[in-house]
Amino acid sequence: MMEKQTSSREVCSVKSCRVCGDGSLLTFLRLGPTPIPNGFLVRDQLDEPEKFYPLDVCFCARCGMVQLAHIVNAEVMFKNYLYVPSTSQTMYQHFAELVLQVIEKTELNKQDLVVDIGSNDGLLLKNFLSFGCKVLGIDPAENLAKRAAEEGVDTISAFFTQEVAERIIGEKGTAKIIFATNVMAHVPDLHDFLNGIKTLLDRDGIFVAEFPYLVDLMDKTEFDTIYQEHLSYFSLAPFISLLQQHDFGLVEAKQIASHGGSLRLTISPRNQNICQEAQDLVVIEKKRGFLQPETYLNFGKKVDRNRYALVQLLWRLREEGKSIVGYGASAKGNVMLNYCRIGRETLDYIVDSIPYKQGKFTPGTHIPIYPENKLTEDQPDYAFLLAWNFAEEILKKQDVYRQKGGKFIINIPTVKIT
Ligand code: JHZ
Ligand code: ZN
Repeated sequence: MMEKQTSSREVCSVKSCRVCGDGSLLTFLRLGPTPIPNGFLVRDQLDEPEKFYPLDVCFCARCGMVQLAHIVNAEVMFKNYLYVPSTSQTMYQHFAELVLQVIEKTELNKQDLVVDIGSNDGLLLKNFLSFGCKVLGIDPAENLAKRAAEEGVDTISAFFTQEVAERIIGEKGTAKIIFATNVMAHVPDLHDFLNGIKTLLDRDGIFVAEFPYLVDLMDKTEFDTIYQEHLSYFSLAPFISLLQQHDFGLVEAKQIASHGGSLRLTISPRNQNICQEAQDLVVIEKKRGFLQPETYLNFGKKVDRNRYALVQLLWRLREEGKSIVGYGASAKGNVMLNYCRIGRETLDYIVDSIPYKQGKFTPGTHIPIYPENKLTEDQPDYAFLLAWNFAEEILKKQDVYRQKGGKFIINIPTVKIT
């Protein structure tokens, strides 16, 4: 089932639900024209015209699926990608623990193949190198695929599709484990993707998917995780319907903390059973109105209130002559800055741990990005945390800044100073 879109080269409108194909989608949130969130600029680009894309979110009343109303061409977003998880201690631990848990449940032999879709710089797969099994990363970002390969993680530079699955099978055979962490939200054609998983996965294999959980996004007002890279915002009910359309079963469903609250699902091609935890979550989603349009319309109001409270605070602090910088030039941070119209008049600069981002400027708002040590060098009064999902790690790391009186502003789930 292919979705129908009005096509143009760089952006197209979604005409039907990505999961069930229904044509009546209700737009409930408009975050306004936004540049692509990982489109960091070099100095020479600052005077050039910038591209802004619509950022509207809609709801399918038939199956409950929440999705973007417009799709930006994936090549524009992912070919040269500046996001890497590997500068975060939290993500190191996250993948190491995930791999240990999966290995405990799988009898992995040396000849087995483990595949990671959206493998980035190979951080997850590196954990398997010591087990001696075969690993294969798949990632469209050519810059990162090259880097992963240098670290010993064999990587194909491609978007995962049924066609790519067939190619891999021909060369390497079926996979015992396939991972897709923070990937499925990025996939335009989920049916082709799952066909690809069906093709590539061993009959006794498992497919482990992690993605941000819509319930957490809505409960904690994480509206800045809505951006052009994320085409889908999954609750479990439509996700299960998607799995069932492809005869997959759900062996395990766990809520995990990463990226503001995510689901970790273990999926099997063996049978169509849906585990009890997942069924219980679906009951809660239904009870709490996640299949009702009103729930989404109310969310829009919550987002507005959050923006108002944040902007009020930042303006007051600037009026009082306080210095404020940003912390974490995240993709979500760029959504936040653009939606709240926060620019250089408010934030002097942003610090970030990813070397590729340092020396560049934020898309749309043109705020310069520096290494993290500038925070303690300059000791500004406030640091606005644009990577709130790493609050624990970052606040711990910046203990000296805080000891000297520096304060963090965090606006997710609600505005606070800490
Ligand atoms: P972080 C990306 O979103 C993009 P982003 C993508 N679309 C996706 O789905 C999610 O990830 C999962 C910096 N930082 O991970 C590094 C510090 O400076 O929340 C990053 O630039 N110091 C694939 O970009 C940013 O913050 C630190 O100590 O919103 C965090 O970005 C730490 C821990 C991070 O993802
Ligand atoms: Zn639908």
